[in-house]
Amino acid sequence: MISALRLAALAAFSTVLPTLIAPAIADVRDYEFQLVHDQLSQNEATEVGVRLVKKSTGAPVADAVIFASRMDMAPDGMPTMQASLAAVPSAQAGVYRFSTRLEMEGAWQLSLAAKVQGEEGTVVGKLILKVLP
Ligand SMILES: [Cu+2]
Repeated sequence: MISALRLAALAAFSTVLPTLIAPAIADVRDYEFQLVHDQLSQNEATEVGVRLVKKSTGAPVADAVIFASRMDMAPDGMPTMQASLAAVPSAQAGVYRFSTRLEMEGAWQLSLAAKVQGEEGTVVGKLILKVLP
């Protein structure tokens, strides 16, 4: 005979299980920022493009809201050396563009935080790009 307690535990498990599985399918960790170009020559280092993709499908994500962004030289040991960064219009769905001014050659880090429609949590990205002479 199955005790009432075991039945209750079974019932609880069967209702909890789907919610445990669901986040693995739709989760902010399934989204990724990628640099359109990870190397720029110094004279073209005035604009950077990032692609936001849903990793499981490879689909571009067009309706994200990027609410925080920062460009600095942390990868080269200069975390306080910041560059200006401003969102500019993009003609390509799922590509987000920023005007910037990377005056020093070396490694720069673009940090991003975004909200994706229909997803809880924040998509974060730390991307390293190189400015060449
Ligand atoms: Cu620097």
